[in-house]
Parts: sequence; C-alpha cells; structure tokens
Amino acid sequence: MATEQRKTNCHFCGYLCAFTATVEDGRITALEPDASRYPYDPQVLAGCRRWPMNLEVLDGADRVNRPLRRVGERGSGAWEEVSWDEALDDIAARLAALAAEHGPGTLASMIGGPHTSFWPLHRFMTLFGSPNNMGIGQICWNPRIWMDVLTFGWTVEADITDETGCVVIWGTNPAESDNSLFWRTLLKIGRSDVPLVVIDPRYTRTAAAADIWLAPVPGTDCALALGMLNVIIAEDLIDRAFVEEWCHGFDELAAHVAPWTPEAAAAECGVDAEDIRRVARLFAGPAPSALVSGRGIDQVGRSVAPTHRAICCLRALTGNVDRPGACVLAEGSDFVPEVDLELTLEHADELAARCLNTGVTPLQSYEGYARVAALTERMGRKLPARYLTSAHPDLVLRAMETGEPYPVRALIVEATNPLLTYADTHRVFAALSGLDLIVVLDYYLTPTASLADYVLPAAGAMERPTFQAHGGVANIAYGGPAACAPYYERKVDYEVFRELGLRLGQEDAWPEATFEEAIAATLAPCGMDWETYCELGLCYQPPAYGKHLQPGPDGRPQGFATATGKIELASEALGALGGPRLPEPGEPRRLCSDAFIAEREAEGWTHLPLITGARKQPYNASMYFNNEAFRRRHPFPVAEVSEATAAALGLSSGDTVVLATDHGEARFVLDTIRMRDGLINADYGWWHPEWEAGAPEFGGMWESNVNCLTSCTVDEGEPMIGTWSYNAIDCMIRADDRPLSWQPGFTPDPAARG
Ligand SMILES: Nc1nc2c(c(=O)[nH]1)N[C@H]1C(S)=C(S)[C@@H](COP(=O)(O)OP(=O)(O)OC[C@H]3O[C@@H](n4cnc5c(=O)[nH]c(N)nc54)[C@H](O)[C@@H]3O)O[C@H]1N2
Ligand SMILES: Nc1nc2c(c(=O)[nH]1)N[C@H]1C(S)=C(S)[C@@H](COP(=O)(O)OP(=O)(O)OC[C@H]3O[C@@H](n4cnc5c(=O)[nH]c(N)nc54)[C@H](O)[C@@H]3O)O[C@H]1N2
Ligand code: SF4
Ligand SMILES: [Mo]
Repeated sequence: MATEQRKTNCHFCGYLCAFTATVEDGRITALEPDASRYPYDPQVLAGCRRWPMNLEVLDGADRVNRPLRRVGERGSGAWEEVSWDEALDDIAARLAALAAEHGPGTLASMIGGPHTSFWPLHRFMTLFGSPNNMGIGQICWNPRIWMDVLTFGWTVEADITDETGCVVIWGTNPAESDNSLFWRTLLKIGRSDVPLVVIDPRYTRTAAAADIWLAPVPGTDCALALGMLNVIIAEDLIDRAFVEEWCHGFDELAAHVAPWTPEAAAAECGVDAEDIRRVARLFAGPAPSALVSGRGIDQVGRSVAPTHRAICCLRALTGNVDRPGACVLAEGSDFVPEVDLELTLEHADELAARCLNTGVTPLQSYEGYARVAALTERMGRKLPARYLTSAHPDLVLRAMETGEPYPVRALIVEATNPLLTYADTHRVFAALSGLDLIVVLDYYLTPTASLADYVLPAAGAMERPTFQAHGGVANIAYGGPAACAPYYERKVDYEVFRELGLRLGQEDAWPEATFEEAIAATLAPCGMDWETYCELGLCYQPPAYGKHLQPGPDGRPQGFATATGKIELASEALGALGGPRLPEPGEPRRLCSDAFIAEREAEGWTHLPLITGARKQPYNASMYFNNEAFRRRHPFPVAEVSEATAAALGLSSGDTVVLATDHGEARFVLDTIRMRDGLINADYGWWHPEWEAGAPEFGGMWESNVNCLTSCTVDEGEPMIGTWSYNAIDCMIRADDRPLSWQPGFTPDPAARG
C-alpha cells in the first residue's frame, strides 16, 4: 500500500485552512492541520466544527459520483448514469442547437457564494457569447466594491492595528459568519480600551463584545450615517487639511447633510440622537478609526448604494483613508486578474449588445463597467468584470418566462442551490421547470439539481487545487494543491468547462489542460511557480499606505483613480450614469401589498418588518444540513423576535409560526432573543437532504424556505446596481398549529402538503 503525506486545503469556508493529508492508495485516510502554511491559527482550527467533516464528505453516501441524465419527467427523480463523454457531447450539441435557434444569450448561468473558482464558467460563457451569468453580483460584496471604487478609485479594506483608536462593525456578525481570525481580532479589541461599536438590530455575539451597540430600524443605516456626517461637519471634527487637498464636493455634501441633524436621523433610524453624536465623535477622534461593513447593509434594496456612499464619506471626512490603523486601499493583483482569465473584455461589445441590464441598471452593466474601469486602469488596476456586470435575475427569469427580449432556454448551475438561496422560490421553480436544458454541477442532489437534465459530479476541495483571489481586487491569492485525484468519476469544475468549450469551438482559449496548470499560468506574472505556491499556500504583497501621495507619471502625487483624481464625496461617475451624486436614502421594499395586509389582518395575522438569513454556525446557506450531529444540535429553522414583540404577538419561544408575503409562506420555530422590538429575523437555507430531492417533496424545501417570501423585481431594487432586499422587508406573521417536519419522528405525507 502506497502511503503519502500531501498538502491540501479545506474549503468549507473562505479561509481555505491548510492541511496535511495522509493518502493511501489515492484515498485520504487522515487530516492534520498544517502549521507551516497560511492562514494557520490553532485557535481557529480548535473552534471550527466543520473541518472534521472533510473525510465524511469526501466519500459520503449522498455524493453524486457519476454524471446523471434525467430519464423521467423534469423533477421526477428518475436518473440514469452516463459517461462524461455522453453527457458533454449531448450538452454541447443541445447548447449549439439552442444558440442557433435563439442566439447565444439563450444560455444563462447561476453561481453562489465563493465555493469554488468561477472564472472557468465565466470564460466558457464569454466564448459562448452570453452575458447572462447570474449570481451574487448585486447582493453580496459587490455593492460595496462599486461604491468604494466610485469614491476612492479602488476598494478599501479595514486595517485594524495597534494604532487603531476606534472600530465600527456595521451590519456584519463575524462571530457567526467568520468565526475565525478576524473574529478573534475583534474579541481582543472588545477587551481593550479601544472603543468597539456594533450597528445591528440584533444583539449578536459581536454586539456583546462591543462597548456600544446601536440597533437601527433595518434599512435605515443611510440616515444613521448621514446623521453622523452632520455631527462631524457641524462640530468641525473633519480632517480639514485632508479634505481640502484630497476630497471633491465637500461644500455640496455639507449642504446635503445639513438637514440630517442627529434628531432628524434618529427619527428615521430609531437610534438615540445622543448615541449618533457619541459614535460620530468616536469615529472622528484623533486616532485612526477602522470600519467593517457586511451583508446587513448590502441587501437592503434601494438604500444599498447611498448607505455605502455615506460610509465612504465618513471615512473621507475623518481622513481615515489609506492610513495605518484605519483602512488601506488594496492594490491590483500582480497575478493575472480575473477579468483577463474570463476573457470578458475581448468580447465586451458582443456581450454588451445582449446584456439585459443595459439601460436598466446603468452601473451594473457593460457601460457602467467600462466607464469606471477606464478610471482604475489609469492606475493599472483591473476590476473584475463578470461580477460587476452580472445579469439581473429578474430580467433573466423574465426572458425565461416570456421569451422577451429573447428566449433564455438553457441554464448552467454551478455551486449554488438557487431554489433555496435566490429570491422568490416559487418563481425560480416555475421558470426553471419550463427550460429546455438545465445542467447542474454540484456535490449533491439538491432540490435545484432535481430539476436538471444533467447533474454533473463536482470534485471538492482536497480533490482539486484551490485558488482564492477575491476577484483580483487585492494583491492576494491563497490555496494549495489537491491531495488526491477526484474520487469515482467526479471532475474538477475547470475541466468540465474546458471540455465543454473544446466541443464548441473554443480550442484556442483553453491552453492549460488542468486547473493546476491554469493556476500556474495565473501566478506566472508574479514570478511564483506552482511548487512555491503549494509550499507557501499564499501569494501576497502587502499594500502601501498613502498611495495617492506616490508620484504619478508627471512626478506629481498620483491622487485617486476617479474622474477628479480626488476622493469623490459628490460622485461624478454616478452622476454621469444618471445616478445621484450624493447619498440619499431610498424607501424599503414592501413585500406585502395593502390588500394582502388587510385580508390577513382580518384573519388575525400581524404585519411586521423582516430581516432574513443572519448567519449562524454551523450551517452555511443551504449546506451542511446533511450533517447529523449538526442537525441534532441545531434541529429547527428559527424566527427570532424580542421578548416584548413575542408578548405583543401573544406568542412564546418554541411556538410554531408562519410568515407570509405576496410571494409565499414559510414556517419556523419562534425564538426570543435580545434584539430591536417590532422586528422578525428568519433563518434561510433550510431543507431536508435526507428526503427525496425531487417530486413530490423537493427535499421539503417548501416548508421553511424564507426565499419563498422574497422577491428580486428590478423595478423595486436599487436603481444603479439593481440590488434587491433580503433585509429591510416586511411580512405577515401568526401562530401555526400544523406539525413541523423538523420535529423528531415526523414522516412526510405528500398528500397533506402543498
Ligand atoms: N433570504 C436570503 N437569501 C440569501 C441570503 C440571505 O442572507 N437571505 N444570502 C445571499 C448570499 S450573500 C449568498 S452568497 C447566497 C449563497 O447562496 P449559495 O451559494 O447558493 O448557497 P449554498 O447553500 O452555500 O450553495 C452551495 C451549493 O454549492 C455546492 N458546492 C459547494 N462547493 C462546491 C464546489 O466546489 N463545486 C460545485 N460545483 N458545487 C459546490 C453545495 O453542495 C451547495 O449545493 O445566498 C443569498 N441568498
Ligand atoms: N455560518 C455561516 N457563515 C457564513 C455564511 C453562512 O451562510 N453561514 N455565508 C457567507 C456569506 S455568503 C456571506 S456574504 C457572509 C456574510 O457575513 P456577514 O456580513 O457577517 O452576515 P451576517 O452574519 O448575516 O450578519 C449580518 C448582520 O446584519 C444584521 N442586519 C440585518 N439587517 C440589517 C440592517 O438593515 N442594518 C444593519 N446595520 N444590520 C442589519 C443582521 O442582524 C446580522 O447580524 O457570511 C459568510 N459566512
Ligand atoms: S471550515 Fe473554514 S475555518 Fe474551518 S478549517 Fe475549513 S477553511 Fe478553516
Ligand atoms: Mo454571500
């Protein structure tokens, strides 16, 4: 028996911790944390409940191991195993036929969180000629990227160091979502003299570590930020020298925020005016202040762009830009940036002509990308393109539903479970059910995979090399080699798209036969070879501070990569695209119509604001519900309210409740926690992997799936990007006496369920 020690990485979250695998005859038999490689931290590993799952997941009985072809009706759960050649030949032939009939835009794709490298799919889409890649572009991370780039000319990262004098954590809960190095840093800050401020309607574990907890009404963070700006200007707490030299539009901004007194802001956001003053003064204090924001303010529809813009202005007015202890502007990558791997720009005109976003979401479009990228490229930095131009799901779903402006008839789904994680499950289900061809690349037969024509078995981390590069907006990449070849007939995603591409005339575009070779080629410009990457697990250059002061080509300070060369408090680029130059909060998204509210109130329901999907360990979106130990300890999907809200509803912790909007219903177990009154937070992602993924149960996903309540309609989204709302929405709630399937001993009775 051949036994080897191989370097590899866990990919159950974005950290990609390094491990040494014992491999016997091609099978991993043991894993040891690898202290020699980035980002090793013994405490993180000791606290992580996921990594021990790796062996179980590698050979789990529920994994898809060979390509499956649908033999029965769509969703019926009847499959036959086929060879890769049979599957890819047929998929390629059908894609070619559909493109010949409807044009290449007829193929759409869906991705999810950063579970794998998505650029191979995007390269395939580019060469196929389709701009219709959907994913997290409008709702996760990208709104912040857009607004940072518009304001500062590139993205910023918080820089928490010994010099930091104040830390603000805004709409993010790293205690559950990160649970790693960053969370440990915050715990240290919480124990130190440095004030830690947490802005979150829920009293999270992060809030518990803080000195000050502000609990705004969901979706009103822009008003809160404008109130802080008002205080900073009114009390002359600005960094005057920095603002005069490096900021554009100060007078305009000052006039704009003048009406936003702390009292006026307090009336909107429900935070005490005195607290707004206190936090503004802390943030504007003499020492550097760091600020980290997250999903809580990314997924608030119309207010998303102005909230981020107002936060950018807070950083700028207080001089907390590209300064140690505050934040640092990232550098472009020395390795090949994602946009070049995708080949998007080479085909931008053709893609733009078919892009459904054109004229609808001016920033999140090829036109918006071109305008902003022209500014950043002057400083040699290339923005990722596919995320920042990703097609709006509402528009693609409409093209599936109506054939307008052209029919979208085929879909590739990679590393996402959209029936649980995209907005409006009923709509997604109906739209997918009517397609001609669905190809799903996943580890498991998920509810989404159950609708496919082909389910293709993806190789997971440890069976494939990993390369995490944050879309190339920073000069960091990390990961490592596969420990073993893929088990059974699983394939590395890269190879799937390459082989499909080769069948469709893309020979010239896929010179590297394996993902390993492709990563080596990506790293080549840094002078790092594959062996060194595997050895170190990291390719990184720390960014310099104060880069605006570095000399440009004319010897003068190069400034910022914006139209004015300064930090744009008033955004010229947004203005040029027809957007607001200054941050102005938008109305929250209403998911319950007046008629619906009236009808349900008459039946004893109550109308309340809703937020969804707050992260909780050990699950991740719709993943890890197949882990029995996790399920025993965390058996119920939960809807949280404060004690006072529960009392007002006449409910108690442990009661079953049903939530409803115009779009559908979902049922949860009520839990009372410390949080803002008059508000519900509901879990997301819940389904039963142990049930049939297909008809009639669809893994039980109709029962407690919060996305049965949500909607992504573009008209009600943020007008420049198209961001829809998972937070700052509304629903009807009441007690429910039907048994929940999450109770032990429950057996599904299809007849009794809808
Ligand atoms: N209501 C509501 N909806 C939300 C959110 C919310 O907060 N509230 N959050 C949104 C956000 S921020 C995000 S990022 C999305 C996340 O949405 P998704 O990414 O769709 O969520 P996951 O459940 O993590 O889906 C991952 C799927 O990919 C598969 N997978 C994992 N690794 C790999 C791999 O390496 N290769 C392949 N081919 N498959 C793999 C898993 O088996 C699983 O089926 O959800 C969004 N939706
Ligand atoms: N365990 C686990 N970890 C994950 C994931 C997972 O599914 N599970 N998903 C990963 C992904 S895809 C992402 S994008 C990240 C997200 O990571 P985070 O950005 O940290 O997201 P959450 O943990 O949901 O924290 C968001 C917080 O915002 C609050 N919030 C909601 N609405 C508002 C609002 O209007 N204003 C303010 N100020 N706060 C609000 C919520 O109460 C919640 O505590 O997590 C990643 N990590
Ligand atoms: S789940 Fe994340 S933190 Fe845990 S070992 Fe894997 S990569 Fe590291
Ligand atoms: Mo996300």
